Amino acid sequence: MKIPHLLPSDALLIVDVQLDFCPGGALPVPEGNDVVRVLNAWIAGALAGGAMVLASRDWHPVGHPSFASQGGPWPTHCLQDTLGAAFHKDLHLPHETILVSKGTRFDKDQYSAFDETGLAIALRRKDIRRVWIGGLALDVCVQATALDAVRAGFETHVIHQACRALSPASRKTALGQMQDAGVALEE
Ligand code: VGL
Ligand code: ZN
Repeated sequence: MKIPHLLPSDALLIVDVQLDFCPGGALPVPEGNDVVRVLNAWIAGALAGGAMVLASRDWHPVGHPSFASQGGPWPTHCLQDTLGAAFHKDLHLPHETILVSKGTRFDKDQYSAFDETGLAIALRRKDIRRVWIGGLALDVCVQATALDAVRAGFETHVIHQACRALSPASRKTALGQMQDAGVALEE
């Protein structure tokens, strides 16, 4: 695994590496747990280089509009303060990790960690220039987050090895759309 030299102007943004998105969870992403080993190496690189580490989490209230029980597309998942919403236990998040909770609204879903969270402002305050993204699911929240990062003006890299998708077909579409938008794909 080759990790670039990270700097204080870099941010590692880990998207939704939560138990419900791993095998055995409520909305499992195939091989979702395989991203943990890769991300741990990136976390070590971020710490060595003084880069910022952030972790987003899907953090839904009971009766969230994205749930099938409410007419939404997904099974109930990532309920606030439940085990399924916890980060994977083997993910070595440093204690200074900045958490970004999303999907908390009662009226609509937020796939992107930038969607009405103020994240772009938090990154600009730290003079972040480049954002490195990995996590779950590549074809849902990673994609939405990466597209918003580009729109917000950050040099945006998606760490391919550190992501898994819900389905092969939408994975392909997501990779194409991200590349067209100017996202750099990092092996
Ligand atoms: C996600 C589906 C529903 C994700 C979140 O984190 O990719 N996918 N909620
Ligand atoms: Zn969700």
